[in-house]
Amino acid sequence: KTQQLPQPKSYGPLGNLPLIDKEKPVQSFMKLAREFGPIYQFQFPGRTAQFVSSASLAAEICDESKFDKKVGPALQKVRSFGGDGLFTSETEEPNWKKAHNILLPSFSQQAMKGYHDKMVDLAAQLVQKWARLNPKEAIDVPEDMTRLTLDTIGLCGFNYRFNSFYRESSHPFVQKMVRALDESMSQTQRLGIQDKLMVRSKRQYKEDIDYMFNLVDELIKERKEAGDQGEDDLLAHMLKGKDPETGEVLDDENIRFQIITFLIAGHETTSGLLSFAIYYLLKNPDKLAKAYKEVDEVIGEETPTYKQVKKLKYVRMVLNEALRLWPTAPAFSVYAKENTTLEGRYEVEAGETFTLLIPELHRDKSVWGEDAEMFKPDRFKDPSLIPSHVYKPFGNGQRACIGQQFALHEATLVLGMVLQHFELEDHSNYELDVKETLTLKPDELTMRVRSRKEAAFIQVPVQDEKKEENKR
Ligand code: FDE
Repeated sequence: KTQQLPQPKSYGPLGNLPLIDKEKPVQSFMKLAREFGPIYQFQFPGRTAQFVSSASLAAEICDESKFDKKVGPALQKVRSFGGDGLFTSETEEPNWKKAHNILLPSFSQQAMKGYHDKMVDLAAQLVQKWARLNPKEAIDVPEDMTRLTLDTIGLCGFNYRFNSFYRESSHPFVQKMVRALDESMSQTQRLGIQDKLMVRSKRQYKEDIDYMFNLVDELIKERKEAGDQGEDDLLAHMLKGKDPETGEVLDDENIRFQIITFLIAGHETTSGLLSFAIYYLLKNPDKLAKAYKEVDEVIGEETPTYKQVKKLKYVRMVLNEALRLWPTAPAFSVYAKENTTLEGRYEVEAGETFTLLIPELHRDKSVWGEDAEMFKPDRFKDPSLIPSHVYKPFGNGQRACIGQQFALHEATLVLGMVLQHFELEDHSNYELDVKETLTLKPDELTMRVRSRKEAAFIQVPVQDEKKEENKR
């Protein structure tokens, strides 16, 4: 019976809320999982949540015949600007399946070939920026990775250049998006009465959302007016694509929501992934050496091709292992489609929801071994040895991440190019502090780099160089 699930100590109307560090809810839930076991109940003011974190329970809630994605309270808030885009729609909403069908080919392995050169363009901007730093200057890793991933999804998604590397602070769109996401998360944590009092943040919220809608609607309008110029980006695919099942196209409002969704889903998660990977390489010189060796053998001094990126097996393993220890989208929720049980002993009623704590699942010693806390990319040497449902950094089943290949191709390329060009120095002896927003990242991770070769290999067109100088 659900009532018999373990539950931490309650504090009157606040329920279990005082046990949570507001800045680090996921890490608080992880801690509680270690205390209360692989399934426990948590009382928020006004609602109950149930957290699971073992491989055996994960396998059960990942059974799509019994459970389906739940758009939980936090995602409900994000719906204010993600609408019925892929991430924030219910599986039953017509636009989910429609957009899923239309967009799948745009995220296939084949489609990555089309994005490769654009990804290289932005990775080269990052390399050029780092190559020009003075020896003692420190790099804010998550900040530069966010510049990179935002610009990449902008360019591959709808041929828009945020030009984040030419700006001191982030593009206004990002500031507004991040603030709106932040406000969504805070609204979820506030008590009803507190929330009603936040008049100013609500006005700001509305302004931010209006700005995002305007910018994206403008892009769609411009593209429609310009007509099909043979662009090969997500926007083109969305404007042209027909759902093979229904023959229908996406309407403009839904395209707007998808674009905003890709910007949200595609940039923080991937930049966090790259930042954690660099963190682990800084802390594991032996793995770093192995990665250098592979990069030198596979790409040498050239700009990597699509095929070479596919051959960066060890770099890919490093990324997989970083996503194991710190999956940057750290949780997802499902609801029971009908009455059922878990582990044959907990009764589950239709509609009951469960949230999977992915970082805990990824530390389950029964499947990952006693050394589960250690960074060991070799775990992923033979992916066929990884049992199903023990590794879920990209979610589950039909509601899994559509951007998985995109994120992994981008991250492999970028990490490969970073290693191709730089020696990395952990100048501050950084101690891991995981920051939480909608996603996870190593807070304030900085490093220094030194060029591995005297001259940079990348040919910079003179024009670009001038442009950059003028901005200084
Ligand atoms: C999705 C996703 C997920 C699931 C969630 C839930 O279930 O709720 C996850 C876990 C993820 N995703 C993760 C991740 C990580 C990374 C690095 C990423 N991701 C990336 C990316 C990029 C892009 C573009 C994306 N991503 C996108 C996306 C989308 C759209 C989605 C939704 C899908 C459906 O259909 O539902 C996702 N993603 Fe990700």
